[in-house]
Amino acid sequence: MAMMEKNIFLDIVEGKIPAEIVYQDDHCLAFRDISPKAPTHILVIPLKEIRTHADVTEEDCELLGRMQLAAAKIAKQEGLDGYRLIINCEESAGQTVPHLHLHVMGGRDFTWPPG
Ligand code: D5M
Repeated sequence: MAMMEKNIFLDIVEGKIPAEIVYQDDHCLAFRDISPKAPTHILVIPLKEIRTHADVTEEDCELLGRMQLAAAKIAKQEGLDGYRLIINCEESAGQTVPHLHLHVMGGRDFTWPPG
């Protein structure tokens, strides 16, 4: 799948398109994936516009930590006893939406290595 031109996650942040929001703080927003690949599949995004994981800088250190903390809180909130966190960086790794996002997936067993 190709990377979309439009940053639709920014539209979710701005309330222009609907999403099932499960968590929000001053740094991140989390909502259910529209095309879930696991019984629980949530995306944690920074409010700040960052295109890919490769674009993060020193000034994003706290933000990246906040995203991880949000994922742990969401996993607890969802009652997951195990979960997988994934960031796809660029098209070759499967990134389709041009806004950094952390997949929080759980509710089933996962294989290793991922495809
Ligand atoms: O993951 C991008 C993910 O974003 C993919 O699993 C579908 C999901 N997606 C796309 N549009 C929406 C909307 N509108 N709401 C919720 N989830 C959405 P990637 O790692 O870029 O492949």
